[in-house]
Amino acid sequence: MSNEILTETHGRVALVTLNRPAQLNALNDALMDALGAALLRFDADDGIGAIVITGGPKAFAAGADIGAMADWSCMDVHRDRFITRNWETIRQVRKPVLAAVAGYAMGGGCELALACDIVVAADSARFALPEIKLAMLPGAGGTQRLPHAIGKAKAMDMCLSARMLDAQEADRYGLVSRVVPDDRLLDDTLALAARIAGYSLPALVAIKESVNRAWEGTLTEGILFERRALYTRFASADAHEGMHAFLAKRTPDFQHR
Ligand code: CO8
Repeated sequence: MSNEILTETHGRVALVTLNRPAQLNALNDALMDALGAALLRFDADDGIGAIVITGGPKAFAAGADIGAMADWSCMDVHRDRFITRNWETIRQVRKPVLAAVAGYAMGGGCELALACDIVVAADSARFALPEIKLAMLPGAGGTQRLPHAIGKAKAMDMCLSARMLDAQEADRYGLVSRVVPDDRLLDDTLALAARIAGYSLPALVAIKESVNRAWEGTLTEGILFERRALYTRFASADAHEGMHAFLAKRTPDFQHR
């Protein structure tokens, strides 16, 4: 069992903590392999409804491990698909994934947060894509997801000048979902995840898929996808339970089916 990450469960919520504090959680292959495996494991676990990824108080993650990458050749990267092999794994996760970010979220760390569905930032959170300083580029979705998240003008500024955003700016620009005090970060994110995980899992999955369509496709395709997802809700016992519970003024008893 790798100690590059720590995992625990809180009821229906899985918590994954990046655990290379001495390197500010720099993302190396061992960490990313462990993260990918944990995400797939929790995604397949019927007892889990949402997953939280967090780092430490100083850094969520300071990016790809520069020490590991410095002497790699282009062929090394192609052959081993260094780090990138696990980024597709994150996209495969059907359940909601929340990032709880304190401190630095830089380079691949910022891209990891961007790959999550909800980003809760502590006041101390700092976001940057500083790869340009290394003559590299944000290659884990940064050049693609950041413009979607905050628009081309702000994204170009961050990617080309290495501008760092504080939590309030990141909130204002739409990079994060909400900002909380540092000492509330984990509790508030776990509470949010527990609230989400208490809803019907098939409905959550359908909503996540539909919102992602808005990112990835045209409006016409997205509307059609959403309509099919809505029709399918009527095959769900939980949907009938949710509506009848509302009418009967009682709490719904979701069975996640
Ligand atoms: N890789 C390896 N080691 C790192 C990294 C990193 N990205 N970031 C920090 N560390 C190490 C430092 O080398 C240092 O180690 P040591 O104590 O042995 O000297 C330790 O962590 C503490 O760091 P600092 O002493 O630098 O701490 P400071 O508080 O002075 O500074 C900063 C914190 C500002 C975060 C600074 O460490 C920094 O600038 N780090 C690099 C940030 C960066 O450039 N990130 C982008 C990396 S490239 C990238 O992510 C490419 C993505 C492309 C696709 C791959 C997907 C993951």
